[in-house]
Amino acid sequence: MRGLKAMLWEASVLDPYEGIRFHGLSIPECQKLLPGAPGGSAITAESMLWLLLTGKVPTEAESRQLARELAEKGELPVYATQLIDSLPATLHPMTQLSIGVAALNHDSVFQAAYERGMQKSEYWAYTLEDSLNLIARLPALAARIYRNVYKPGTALPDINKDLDLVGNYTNLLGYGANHDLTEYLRLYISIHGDHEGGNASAHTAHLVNSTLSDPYISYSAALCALAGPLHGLANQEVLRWQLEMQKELGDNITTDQIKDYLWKTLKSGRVVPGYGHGVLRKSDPRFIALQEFCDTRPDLLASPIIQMVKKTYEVAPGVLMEHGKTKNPYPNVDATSGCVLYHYGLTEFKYYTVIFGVSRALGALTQLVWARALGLPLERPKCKNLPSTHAHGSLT
Ligand code: AMX
Repeated sequence: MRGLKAMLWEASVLDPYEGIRFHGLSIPECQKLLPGAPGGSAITAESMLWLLLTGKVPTEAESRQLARELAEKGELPVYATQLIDSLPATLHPMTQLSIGVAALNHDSVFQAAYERGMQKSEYWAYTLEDSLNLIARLPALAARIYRNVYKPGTALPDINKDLDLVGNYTNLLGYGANHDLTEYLRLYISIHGDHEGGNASAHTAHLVNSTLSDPYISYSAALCALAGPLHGLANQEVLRWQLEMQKELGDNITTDQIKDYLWKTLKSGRVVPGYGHGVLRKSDPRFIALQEFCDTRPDLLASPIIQMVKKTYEVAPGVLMEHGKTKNPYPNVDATSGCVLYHYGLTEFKYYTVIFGVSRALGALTQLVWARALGLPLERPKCKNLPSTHAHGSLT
C-alpha cells in the first residue's frame, strides 16, 4: 500500500522531503510557536497535544491549564499498580506498558457509555475523555515499570500538580533534578507525538478503534506494533549497535573504521538501525532537531556516544547508497534519540521505546477522537488471493 492514499488523518502529514508537519507547522515552526514549561524553552507535551487536537496554537495559559488537568488525573488506580508490580522484572518494558495500558480500560468511560446505549454522535466525547485520562496516567505507569525493572525498592514520588506531563515523568523516573534531560524529553516527546497515520503503531490504534474498542485497548495494541525493531524498538537497537561498535573498536573511532563496521553489519544480513524510512527520503527533521539540541550544549558535544552518532551520520548515507538497497539512506529519529538519554545516565536502553510509547499516544489518541467525531467506518480493506495456489495443490 506504499503511496496509496487510503486514510484520513487530521493532525499531521508527512512529506518525503520536508518531513512532518503538525496541522501545517514544521518542527522549527512548532519550536518557535508552541509554549514551553516555566523556566524552559522546549515544547511541552501539552502544547503539542493542544495543537494536535484543536489545530490551534495554545497560549501559555491554555497549555498550563491542560498540564494541570492532566496532572490532576495522573495517579494510577490501585488495581493497575498491583498488576504492574506483579509482572516479572525480566518481562520487556514494552510488554509491561501494553499490559498496563490495556488494563486501564477497567475505567473506560467509552465502554461504560456504549453499554448504556450512547448515540453515535456522542462517541467522540467519550473517546476524548478516555484519551485524556490515558495520556495523564502514562507517566506514572511508564515510571512504575522503570522503577520495578531497574530500581526495585526505590520510592516513587507523587504527581506534582504544578508540573507539566514530562516534568512529572522525569521526576518519577528519578531524574527530576536534571533540567537538561527534562528539556530534552519535552522536545523528544512532543516531536515523536505524531507522524501521520500510516506508521504501524498509529495505524494499529486507528484500525482497532474502528471496531469501537475503547482507546485503552486500541492504544495497547498500537504499543505492540511500536515494539518491533523495524519501528519503535529501533531506538533500543541503535544503542545496542553503537555500543557493540564501541566495544569492538574502542574510543577515538575514525570514520573509516565506522565505514568498515557498517559494511560488516550489512554483509551479515542485518539492517543498519536508525537509517531508512518507509516515507522519508531525506534526513528526518526530528533527527535534526535532536542533533541541534546537542549542538547547543558543550557536555553533549563532548560525549563519546554522541560523537559516535555524528561520525556515523557522516559516512552511513554514503555506505547505504553504495549498498544500493534502501530507498532512503538517511537517518530517522531513532539514530540519535537514545544516545542523549544514555549520556545523561538513563542507560537502560531496553526502556527507550517506552518513552516513545508515552509520546506516540498524543497523536494516535488524537486521531481516535477525530475518527469518531467524523463517523469514520470500520476499517476493512478488500483482499486479493492467488487462486492458482489452491488449484495446483501446492498448499498441503
Ligand atoms: N539497513 C539495511 N538495509 C535497509 C535499511 C537499513 N537501514 N533500510 C532499508 N533497507 C533494505 C530493506 O530491508 C529492503 O531490503 P529487501 O529488499 O531485502 O527487503 C530494501 O532496503 C528496501 O527497503 P525500503 O523500501 O528502503 O524500506 P522499507 O520501507 O521497506 O523499510 C524501514 C523502512 C524503516 C523498516 C527500513 O529502512 C529499516 O529496516 N531501517 C532500519 C530500522 C529502523 O531504523 N527502523 C525505524 C524507522 C523509524 C521508526 O519507525 N521509528
